[in-house]
Amino acid sequence: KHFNVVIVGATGAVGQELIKVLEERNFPVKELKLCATSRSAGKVLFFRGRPHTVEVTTPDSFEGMDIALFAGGAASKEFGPAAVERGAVVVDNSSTFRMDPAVPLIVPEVNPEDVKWHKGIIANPNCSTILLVVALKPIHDAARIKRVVVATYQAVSGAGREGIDELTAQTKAVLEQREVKPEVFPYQIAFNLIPHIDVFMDLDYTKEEWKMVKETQKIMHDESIAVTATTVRVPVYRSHSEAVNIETERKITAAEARRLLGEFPGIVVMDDPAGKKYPMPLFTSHRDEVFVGRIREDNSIPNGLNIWVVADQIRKGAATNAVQIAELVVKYGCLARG
Ligand code: 11C
Repeated sequence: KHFNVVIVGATGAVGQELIKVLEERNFPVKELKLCATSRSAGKVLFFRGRPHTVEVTTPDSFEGMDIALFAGGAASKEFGPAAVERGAVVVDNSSTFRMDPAVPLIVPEVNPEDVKWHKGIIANPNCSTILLVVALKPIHDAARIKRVVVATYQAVSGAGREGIDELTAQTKAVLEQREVKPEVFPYQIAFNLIPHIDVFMDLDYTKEEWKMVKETQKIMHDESIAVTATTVRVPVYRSHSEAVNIETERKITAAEARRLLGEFPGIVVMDDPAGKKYPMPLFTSHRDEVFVGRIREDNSIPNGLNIWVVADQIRKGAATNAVQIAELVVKYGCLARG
């Protein structure tokens, strides 16, 4: 059986990656429709070697579609419900519906079964959250996590194509001693880092930090896991990194953690200090796995662990995770149309 699939926001960084991932994973696509705003309509993108012209998204774009992949942004709120009304299952990469109790929030390695109770919309978590929960899950299953302290080092492509272009333009400007004008990020990002992603909210945490707390608890089905985050933008094109400190109920040794992480689907352990092996954006970009290294016991507390997590946030943090969710929808047979 093959399915009609529409990508909304097809021309952006995540949208284009969605096209690639559908192709690479050989998703059973019958017809692929590409939609975007009027600004990008008319562009031609290729899927399986064939040109596809990008159309303007309208409620009727979803007529006859089985699966709608929303790349993110304002389109989800505007067109998500229309897509569901027309019988498509929506996999949504925006933050619009994530905390809605009627909407499952899925990371396939962590809570695949939640796909089964969807009512038309399934949310794809924030990229930083996805990487974190993949690494936390095997530790939580073995030793129950009580508290997580995480600091992120997030690539500019988290802000889309514009973020990538801004880093390039600013780097050139700095090297040529020209004036730098920040547009996408609040300050110059070239040769700098910015401890501020998304807007400030309660208690002076940013929305990105808040998402990492709430989404983690929802995906892991455990509101007792205490999470606190500091999220930082760094001048890296692709792949988010995270320094993660974990406190568990039961003592877990570094060797045990290394084994558990290594056995978990979707994780590659890259951890050989003597051989200078640890994950870096340089190695992880354009890959689907979550890479974990620098696995150490935190001896400042009785049951502590430190790990370093890196993954391509446009792939596993967005497009790959979304296509994996669509694969689960097919596997569990929970499409709106039979
Ligand atoms: C960033 N994590 O790196 C953000 C982008 O909630 O899907 C993704 C925002 C989201 O800027």
